[in-house]
Amino acid sequence: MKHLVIILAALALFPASNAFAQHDGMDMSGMDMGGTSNKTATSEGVGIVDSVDKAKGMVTISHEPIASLNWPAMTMDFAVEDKTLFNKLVAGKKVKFQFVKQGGRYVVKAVK
Ligand SMILES: [Cu+2]
Repeated sequence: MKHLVIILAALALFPASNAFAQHDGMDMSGMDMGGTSNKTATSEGVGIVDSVDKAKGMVTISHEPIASLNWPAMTMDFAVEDKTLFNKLVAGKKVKFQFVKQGGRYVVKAVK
């Protein structure tokens, strides 16, 4: 009987965790493929700022498709090293931003 409860619990949790795993897998596998040939290339995206974490130097952006990287529209985190960019990275705002891949993460370099 205990086993049945565990299985039911696992089934209940599975759809949610699977959705997250697929989203991450889609994001990262698609992104990594494009980055191998030219790691320092600057890409440009347009999106809405979902949230900012100034202390961690992170911003979450729901960006539109980025054709140059073959990315679909998605919500994802970017690193922000230049803290002055947080003047323009404001939650709810639509921004045009430039970013580069650095050490397996994507770093925002400029915001318009
Ligand atoms: Cu993305």
